[in-house]
Amino acid sequence: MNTEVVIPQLGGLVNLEVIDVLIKEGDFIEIGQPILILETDKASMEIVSDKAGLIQKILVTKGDKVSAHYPILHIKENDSGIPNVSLGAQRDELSEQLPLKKQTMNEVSLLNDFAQSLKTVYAGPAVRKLARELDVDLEKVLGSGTQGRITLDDLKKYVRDHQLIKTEKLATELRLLPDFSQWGAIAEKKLTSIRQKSAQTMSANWQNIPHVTHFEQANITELDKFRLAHQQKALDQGAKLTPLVFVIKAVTAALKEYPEFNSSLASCGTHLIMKNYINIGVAVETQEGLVVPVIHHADTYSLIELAIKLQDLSLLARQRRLSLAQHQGQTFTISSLGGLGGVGFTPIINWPDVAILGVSKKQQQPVWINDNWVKAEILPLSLSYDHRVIDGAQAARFSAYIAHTLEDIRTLLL
Ligand code: CAO
Repeated sequence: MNTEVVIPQLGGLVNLEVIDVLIKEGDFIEIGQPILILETDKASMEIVSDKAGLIQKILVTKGDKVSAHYPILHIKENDSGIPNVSLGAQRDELSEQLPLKKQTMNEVSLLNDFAQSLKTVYAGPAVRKLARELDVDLEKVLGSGTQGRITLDDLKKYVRDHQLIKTEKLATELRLLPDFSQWGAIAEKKLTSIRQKSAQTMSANWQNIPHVTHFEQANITELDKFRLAHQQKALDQGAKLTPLVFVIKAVTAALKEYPEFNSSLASCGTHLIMKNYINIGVAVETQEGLVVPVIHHADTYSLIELAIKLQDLSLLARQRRLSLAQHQGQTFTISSLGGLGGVGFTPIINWPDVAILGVSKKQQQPVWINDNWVKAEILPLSLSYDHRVIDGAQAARFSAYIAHTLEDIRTLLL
């Protein structure tokens, strides 16, 4: 029986870019086999087949934008839905299909010619609007996007190259870059789609949320002794107890004590949406850019379980194999640069959260205790919060709660 495999529900996400097609025509696929990788603004996600059979036609290519129900493949299912055809039979079946494929290729090239003759211009509404304002004929602009799609940058480049902007003021309004090559050699480096999308998200969050950052320090001297004393036990179970694991634990306790930090501000601005669950997003550095996998119900895990979760999710993020569910639904986010360095930074809130905790590198510092200078391990913390929801005093209490918990982790047992 011939049937179609389509993109499943994507949790409301639309127009996701296909960044990899993992199968080819003539392959047999099984139910649950990964067939495509799509890219969202936060990570990549695998699409698996919900059917088994012989792939007759692949309907998507790298670079396509897809949404739920978009057709991916035509397959020939056998009755049981499980592939049981021998290699010889596969070859026969393929050779039977060849004339059909040729015909389809001809049809495709005819369609391409037809599209060419219509001089279809691929451009989004923002590009078309700007082109109208500047009186630019989009047919003359060379598109650098997928399938020749014209991007805003293509349009701006065209305008700049053709010196269509007559006034400095308009050039500034459009944020047109000068032609840097007039001062020396330049090269273009393409940004990954994760970086492009996270740039948009970061600017929207930065522009729409009034940020304040509160700084705190935690004396983790005792915690570090405890951590190192139990490190082997964690390593035996396949994970490392880093300071971040304890920070996650302390944050889950603080969120229970100060639930406003675990809320979102309703779009109408009249109320907070309080969440009775604690899901911690953790910023992970990957080659493609920043990805934020989520530890769901983080408050229910032991320290070693948290260490394992953190390690598994960051590995999946770096391999671009996070599922949609694994990077959705955070209620609070932590960004740790502790393994890398720095004495503090001001993280940008991961909307719809209302706060984010930054963790920097612990440092040895002298601390005045009981009339003596004592060497201590100090962990810098920086909490950025949405000032529409949280006051400075609340932020100070929340941060101090985390610091005190880290200073004496036994308080978690109370
Ligand atoms: N102070 C001192 N050392 C620290 C530390 C801290 N605050 N946090 C971690 N370390 C140490 C760890 O103990 C580990 O030491 P060893 O190798 O000697 O055991 C080392 O640094 C590396 O830790 P890690 O990075 O592997 O593990 P982690 O749990 O601290 O962090 C993860 C995991 C995924 C968050 C991290 O790897 C990562 O991607 N960090 C970057 C996040 C980022 O880019 N944030 C910026 C967002 S804003 O643009």
